[in-house]
Order: sequence, then C-alpha cells, then structure tokens
Amino acid sequence: MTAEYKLHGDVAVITMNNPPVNGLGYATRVGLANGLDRANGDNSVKAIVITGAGKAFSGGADINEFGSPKASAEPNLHSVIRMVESSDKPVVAAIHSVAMGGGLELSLGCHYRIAAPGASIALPEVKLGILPGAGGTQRLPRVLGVETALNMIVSGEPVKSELLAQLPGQKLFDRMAASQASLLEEAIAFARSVADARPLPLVRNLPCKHPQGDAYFQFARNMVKGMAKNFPAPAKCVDAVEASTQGRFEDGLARERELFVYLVQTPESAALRHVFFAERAASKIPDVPADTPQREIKSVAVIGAGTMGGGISMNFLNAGIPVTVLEMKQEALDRGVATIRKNYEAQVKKGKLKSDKYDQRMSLLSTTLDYKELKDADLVIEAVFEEMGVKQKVFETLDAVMKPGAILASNTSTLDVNKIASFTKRPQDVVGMHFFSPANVMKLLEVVRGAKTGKDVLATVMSLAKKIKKTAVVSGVCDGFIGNRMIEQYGRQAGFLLDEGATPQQVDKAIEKFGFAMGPFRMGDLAGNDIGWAIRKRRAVEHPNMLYSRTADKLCELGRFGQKTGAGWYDYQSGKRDAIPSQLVVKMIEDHRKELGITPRKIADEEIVQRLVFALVNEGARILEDGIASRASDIDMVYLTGYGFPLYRGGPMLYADQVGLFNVVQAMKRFQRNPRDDAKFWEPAPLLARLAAEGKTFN
Ligand code: T1G
Repeated sequence: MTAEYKLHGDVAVITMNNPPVNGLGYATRVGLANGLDRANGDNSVKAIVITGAGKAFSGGADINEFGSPKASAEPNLHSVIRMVESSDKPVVAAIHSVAMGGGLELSLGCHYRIAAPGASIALPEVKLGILPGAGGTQRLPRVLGVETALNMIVSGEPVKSELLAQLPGQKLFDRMAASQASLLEEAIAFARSVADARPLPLVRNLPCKHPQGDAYFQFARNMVKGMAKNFPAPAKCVDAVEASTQGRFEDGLARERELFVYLVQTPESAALRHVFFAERAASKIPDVPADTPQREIKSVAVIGAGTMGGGISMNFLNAGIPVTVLEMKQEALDRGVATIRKNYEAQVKKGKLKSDKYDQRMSLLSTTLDYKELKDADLVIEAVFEEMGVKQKVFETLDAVMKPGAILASNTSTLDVNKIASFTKRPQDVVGMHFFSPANVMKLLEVVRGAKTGKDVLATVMSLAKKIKKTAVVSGVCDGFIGNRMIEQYGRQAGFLLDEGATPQQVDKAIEKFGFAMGPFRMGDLAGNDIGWAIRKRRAVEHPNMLYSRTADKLCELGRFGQKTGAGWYDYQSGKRDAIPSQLVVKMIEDHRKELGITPRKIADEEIVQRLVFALVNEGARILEDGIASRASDIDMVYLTGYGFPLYRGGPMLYADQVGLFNVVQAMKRFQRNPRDDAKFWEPAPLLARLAAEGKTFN
C-alpha cells in the first residue's frame, strides 16, 4: 500500500510509503484520499496527521508520470489538497528530510505544519522547466511573504526547515519538532491539542500583498530575464506569484494552472525532465548490481603534475581525500603544486573558498619523485603524456609497486585501455578515468571499462565519482570513447564547411546561436589546435583514407595553435581571450579552396547546425550499436556535461528525438548528395534508420 493508515488513540496517522521519495503518484494519491475519508468517517478520530515513511516526507509529484494520463488521473494532486482543506477534522503535516514540489504543496493544504530540523524545503519545479502546479505559487507567498517565496520558486533551491522557521512572521511552520526522532510523537500531541480548534486555518484564506507590487515584480522580471536565457519557466514563475497578490485565491490558482499547462508542454521542460532521469540513469551499469561490493578509497596517487594531473588532484582534495602527486623532476612537481595553489587562491579571492578550507585541502596534498612511496594508495590515476609508450612504462612500474587491490586508472582521452591493462598482471584492476580539462571544473568523467575491468572496480569508481561531484558515464573501449569519438565527426563537418564556403566565425556563430557554449573553432583555439593535429597524424596511419579538410593542418603548420600561441583560427591581443576574425586565416582558406578547385557557396546557418549536430547523432547511434554506450541518455549526459551542449535541448540524442528521427534521416540523405561531403559517413547508422522507419525515438 503506498499510504498506510494507523490510529494512535484518537489521532489518525496517514503515512505515505512510496519509495524512494514518496512521489505523489496515482496510487499514493488514492491512498491519501482513502485515509482522509476513513478518518473523517470515524467518530473516534479527532485529528489527522500526514507524514512520509523513509527518507522523505515527499519528493513531490511522480516525475515518471509526466506526460501520461496518470499524472492528472483523479484524485489528482489538486483534488487531494482540496480534500485536506475541506476535512472536518484538523490535518497536521509532519515534515522531515525532504518536502519538495507537490510534497510541500500538499503540506500547504494542511491546516497545520510541524517540521523536524534539517528538512530540505523546496519548490524545485523550475529546474524541470515547469512551475509549482498544485497551488505552491499561491500558498507559499501567503506563509513566507512574496519575496522569500518568489526567490524559492524561481531558484528551485532547497532551504532548511529551521531557517524558514526563524523568518519573522512566517506561517509555514506552526511548530518545530525537537528532532526527526520525536517528530511523529510531537505531531500527534500537537494534533490532539488543536482537535477542537475552529475555524480550521486555511493558507488560502491568508492575505497576500506586496507593498510596492508593480515595482517589485518589474525588478523581478528584469532579474529573471538576465539569468534565464532560453528557459521560459522562471519568467512564468514571476507571473504566477504576481497573480497571488492580485485578487481572489481561485483566480490565482487558475492562472497558475494555465501557466503550468503551457510550460509542461515546452521542449525545454521535456529536455530538463529527460536530464533529471538521464543523470540518475548514468550512474547505473546494467550488468553491475547496485549492491556490488566496493573497494574503500582512503588515499589517491596521481602520476603527473601537469594541467590534468593538477586538476584531477584538486577533485580529491576538495572531497577531503589525501593525494600524493608523483613527477619525474622536482621542478615539475613544484610547478604543479604552484598551479594548484594558484587555483585555490583565486577561489579564495572570489570568496568561493574559505581560507581555512584552502589550508585544509593543501594539507592533504603531498608530492614525491619515488614510485615506492605510492604503494599504499587505494587508487592511482595516471595523467602523463598521451603516448602509448609512456603509458606502458608507467603501468609496468605501477604494477610492480602498488599494493594488491589498488585500482590503476588511466586518464587517457583516446588510447586503448585494454592495451594499457595488458602492461600489468592485474587487468581486472585497470580502468579508464577520463577527466575533461579543466579537470577540477568540468563535471564529466568518462569511466572507460576494459574487457577485463572488475565489476567491483567499476562500482567503486562510479561511487567515487559521486563523492568528487562528477557525472560519470561508462564507456566501452574504442578510439575516442564516447565524447571524443563523436566530436571527431563534428570537427570533420566543421572543416568541410570551411572548404565549401563558410568562415570560422560563421560556423561558430551559428552553432553558438543554437546554444553551444563555444563553436568548434573558438573551442580549438582554447584547447589548442595542436592536440587535434597530433590525433589526426596518429589516425592518418590507422585510417589512411579518412577524409577531412586540410585547413586545420595548414593552420597548425603556420604555428597557429590558438590562444596559447596568440593566434589560431582567430587572432588574439596579448593577454586577452577575445577571438578576432583573422584575415590571414580567411585568405588561407580561400587559397585552399582554389587549390581544390572549389567555388565557395553561401551556406545557411541551418545547414551548419544540422551537419554539426546530426554528425554527433549519427556517430552516437553507431556508438550505441557498438555497445560503447549502454543508453542514448548516457550520450546526452556526455555532451551536456563535457562538451557544452545546451541544457535546454537535453543533449544530441534527445534533440534528434524532438526534431524527429525521420527528419534527421531526410537531412542526412541530402548531405549524402553533397560531392564535397563524406557520403559514406552520412549513411544513417542502421539503428537510426530502423528507429526512423518505425517512427520511434532513441530515448
Ligand atoms: N518523481 C519520481 N522519482 C523521483 C522523484 C520524483 N519527484 N524524486 C526523486 N526520484 C527518484 C530518482 O529518480 C531516483 O530514482 C531516486 O528517487 C533517488 O533520487 C505538482 C508537478 C528528492 C532531493 O523536482 O530533487 O511536484 O535512480 O538520487 O540525492 O507542483 O531526488 O533510484 O531509480 O536524487 O537523495 C518536483 C526531484 C516534482 C524533486 C532526493 N520535485 N527530486 O535526492 O536521491 S514536480 C522534484 C530531487 C511537482 C507539483 C509538481 C531528489 C531528492 P532511482 P536521488 P537524493
């Protein structure tokens, strides 16, 4: 049963019990309605308490139900809240741990609320691209005041119950329980104490005004416009809360309903709801049970104190895990530690890090030139030069030195993890942990699973990723894993577009207008064009007939590696990062076209975006077919957290679903007819062709 009913003397306690967070799905709503009917029909019952079992009062509406008839099936949440408000007997909400979204809205329909300290209170709907749809935008302002309520609704951020209870004049909580342990007992006693109170207080009857309403909401609208580019929900939150100050409660509720129905159908909301589940799904590995035993990681060693090694180390220091960094030379160590120190000092200066925390993190860092000093580390991460010979030396040494059971991880971004594992006698302990630069900032961690990587090693690394606040996605072994294998095709299309008539700035502007944080050419100048150059040289040996534009190589032959050399696809003034279109590069491209006998053509932005994004989609479909990624939403998470794909579009695979796979395939057929393009690449991946033909989607 998803809502239990129990009499405590003359108080009926209805306990929501729908693990994991008492989502207010249909069955739970029915359980609540039945409980309220039963309590109101039992003369021995003088008062009612509603609470939640397990780790939440309630995490809100069941997001799984969105888009299905169940979400609004009666009794829908509005009806349950109306039942609570019209109960003959007082209804007390006993809140603990989590009261979010519809869960908080349910409590606002109750006559009284008692909360345990430490409970997370939020209306996070805006993070799903919607707004509170069960009266939250009308009731929360009535109990916390318009400004506090609007801040909570527009940010979606949780606030601790004890903080809200201290707000002057607040009417959210009638009582604070001493602790979570005593909450139910105190709630029952409180319910008994108000059993005869009449009339029963209703939040909907409280006044709701803002002294300078027009000015305040204008200010709020301006603030929201700045922070919510591409996301329609925050502005509608302002509209809904404004409605709570403008007239009858029912009118405000109707306005909220209208705005909710509008938002829930937007592609942005579909994307954000997709990301909510995609992020959680990524942490699950189909053939690794959730209860797989994990190895304890109490200390970490990092090989290499360069940009990656330093950034990787910071992740563990931030999580309070001691790190020993090894380098070959003292000055490399000193440089690496100085960079870590500089990064922390910059955070302290910005007020993002307290200086005592900074000192504490630095105290967890040690350095060494001697591998033998690493032997007791539970995990070692290699972050040395991206060349197999170098990796071989490192892993042979690690195999000889590290204690049995230590996890040996490589931060390689493209090399074969199976080959790296073969340099050791313990391939089951070898795994790829591919961080993205800057490693202490980018959320993505590709966990590369070798053929022999142990399931306990995978379970350990996935759980460790959560501790260091990374979004971990498991990838199989192939050239480029998930992200770089796809970005390779994206980059090839960018090059072909230059050959055919586009300029670097036109390509960048088009894809940045689509929503990417940075176009391919600005990205190349930032990361260093020489990195791609080295990879292309390596690949030219393995795939001699791989078609790609020579413009990127010609750029590197001119020594234009990007910001680090003061010039790349764009020119840069010293010390500045502004990308200035370069006449020299435009001329180099024009000469290149002449050499190829190409007459440049005008290319529409739409074609630029489709060729770049659908290249990701087609390669992503192949990655799914090859079993390199286990689900399309994992590919979306890689692109959202590692490659600046716009969050409000949900990732390349969801975007393709929203465009319609039939339309994606039609566009690819057009690209196949372009003599300057790679017709073979644009052959739709069989999975994509099949889904399109069957009218299905990736997700
Ligand atoms: N619906 C369905 N499943 C949910 C859920 C929800 N609201 N919240 C969490 N889960 C699942 C989640 O998918 C995961 O499943 C498991 O619970 C643990 O979650 C009308 C319309 C509550 C703070 O937006 O913020 O109410 O992966 O890993 O870190 O106005 O979950 O284990 O199978 O995040 O302890 C508004 C979203 C809904 C809250 C717990 N509510 N949830 O965090 O665990 S819309 C939300 C959270 C709404 C009304 C509107 C967090 C949490 P699995 P977890 P956690």
